[in-house]
Amino acid sequence: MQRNKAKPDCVKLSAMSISSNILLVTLNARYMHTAFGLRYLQANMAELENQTKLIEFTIHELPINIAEQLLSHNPKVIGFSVYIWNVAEVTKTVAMLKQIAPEVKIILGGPEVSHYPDVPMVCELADYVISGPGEHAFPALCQQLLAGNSPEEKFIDGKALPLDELKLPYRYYTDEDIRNRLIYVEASRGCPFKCEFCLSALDKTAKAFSLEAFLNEMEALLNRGVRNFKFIDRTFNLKIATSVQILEFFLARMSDDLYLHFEVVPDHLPDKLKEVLKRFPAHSLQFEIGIQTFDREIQTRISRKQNNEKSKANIQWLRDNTGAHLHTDLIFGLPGDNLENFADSFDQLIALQPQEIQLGILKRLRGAPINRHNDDYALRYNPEAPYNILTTRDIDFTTMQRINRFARYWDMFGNSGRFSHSLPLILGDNPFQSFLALSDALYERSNSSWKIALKRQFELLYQILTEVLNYSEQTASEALMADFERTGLKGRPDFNQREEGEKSGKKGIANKRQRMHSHG
Ligand code: B12
Ligand code: SF4
Repeated sequence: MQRNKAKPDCVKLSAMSISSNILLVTLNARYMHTAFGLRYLQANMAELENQTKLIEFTIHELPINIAEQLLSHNPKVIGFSVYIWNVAEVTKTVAMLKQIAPEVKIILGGPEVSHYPDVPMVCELADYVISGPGEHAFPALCQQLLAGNSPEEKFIDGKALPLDELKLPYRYYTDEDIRNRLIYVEASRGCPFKCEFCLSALDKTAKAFSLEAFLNEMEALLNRGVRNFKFIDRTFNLKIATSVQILEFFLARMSDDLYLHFEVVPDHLPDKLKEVLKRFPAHSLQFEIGIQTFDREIQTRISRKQNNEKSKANIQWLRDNTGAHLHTDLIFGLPGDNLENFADSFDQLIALQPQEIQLGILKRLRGAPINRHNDDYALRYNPEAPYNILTTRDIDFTTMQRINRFARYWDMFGNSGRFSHSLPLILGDNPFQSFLALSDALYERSNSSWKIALKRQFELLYQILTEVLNYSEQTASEALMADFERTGLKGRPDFNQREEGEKSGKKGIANKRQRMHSHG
């Protein structure tokens, strides 16, 4: 587990911390994630840079300990990066800081607080809230505060600087980050599309960083040992000439362990791009491909422009002609969505055999234009982050819960890549309905959709394959044993066992999905 690895130096504070006037702070979803946005802020602090310190925590740390560590630096200003995954914990931390040290100015920024008046409660506790990009507005506000001036306006509009005026943040990845954590990179910002569930729908357009400057930074990262690059560009395949140049750059520097992750739109794969993609070795590329839904009416309703036929042909092409790992996304709960059309999208996507299908439940992102459908489609969301949808006009709560469990079991049995022999049996000719039957039966028997020991997963699958999906004992056990042998677990599952409760106590084997898929 990543969390057990050594923590970065910035988190380990000695008893004798050096004072820093300005702290840039966030709580990442997990230790492996790095706060890329804060590294941009740090890089653009100009003359305040040597008074600024970046400190990262994870959402698993206690707010009281975070407060203690922060205050040990005697800061005058603390800037927090607030996202959907940390808003609850940031709120607790800020509330505590305001009790202990109310004189410390708290500035919030990040997508979760950028859409006034649709902002969370933590904004009431803070002194200032900067919306949008913070590279210019944050140092400007810090200058004023350190000079003893307190601007009256609490909500400040962070104006976007032209991208070529930004200092790039890559040197703020430490060696520790490079060894143990994800390295995010960004060749362009923004998205020209308008899918209403997504915050990027608010962007006017996508803008590119200077390609030369960007590639110089990539060269430096490669020289420092980075082999896994996670591009966060909303749409990597927008400007094909640029995509091709970036891909050629990495192709020329290819090594066994180089691994590139891109988010792409599925219906835009011109020949020029295909030609380069074909030249990448197997397992060196991962594409995150948002499908969300194949339902044309819903696509139109949420302003998502997607050519379904082209998308399918391109996914098929990628499967047939590249060794890329395809991580596709579907969303359940969009306005007008119901079990039938979700099933239909799932079945269409399964037929294309991407290695992963991430089944997301719609979330209400603050500021996202989809909110305009709330009344017509009775969209009711969890009031607490992550604001997941609970019921809609067309989906009752029981069905929503069923699909939530379906999604988790799908992660366990579909996306894990562990069940490549058994999965075709489970899915049969009617994948969605069969997996739903399995999911319902699994929940009934295990009462859990979270942690089920690996051996027990095999035993439960055996029961369901034979009792619910009506396979013979021989067919079921042959397929399951073929998968079990690849797990590396000792012993064998007890297919005759009926009682709950066997806990192998062993950790699952290497859960690198890539590897599992590549053997399957
Ligand atoms: C990396 C990432 C993640 C990582 C987490 C990273 C981490 N550090 O822990 C993972 C993969 C875990 C993740 C998960 C999710 N994510 Co995400 N993720 C991103 C992604 C791709 C990159 C973030 C980034 O670095 N951006 C680049 C920097 C430059 O931009 P930035 O972070 O916005 O920072 C700028 C400004 O916001 C501002 N700013 C930021 N911090 C601060 C602080 C101060 C003080 C100031 C003044 C300004 C400021 O200045 C920065 C520089 O311009 C973005 C999409 C994107 N391209 O931005 C989505 C995004 C942040 N995620 C989003 C969502 C919805 C999710 C999920 C809910 C998705 C899902 N369906 O499950 C989950 C939540 C997980 C959970 N546990 O609840 C939304 C944001 C929603 C929100 N309100 O926070 C985004 C914007 C995607 C989108 N377009 O809708 N995500
Ligand atoms: S879902 Fe993707 S294509 Fe649509 S607006 Fe968001 S980033 Fe752009």
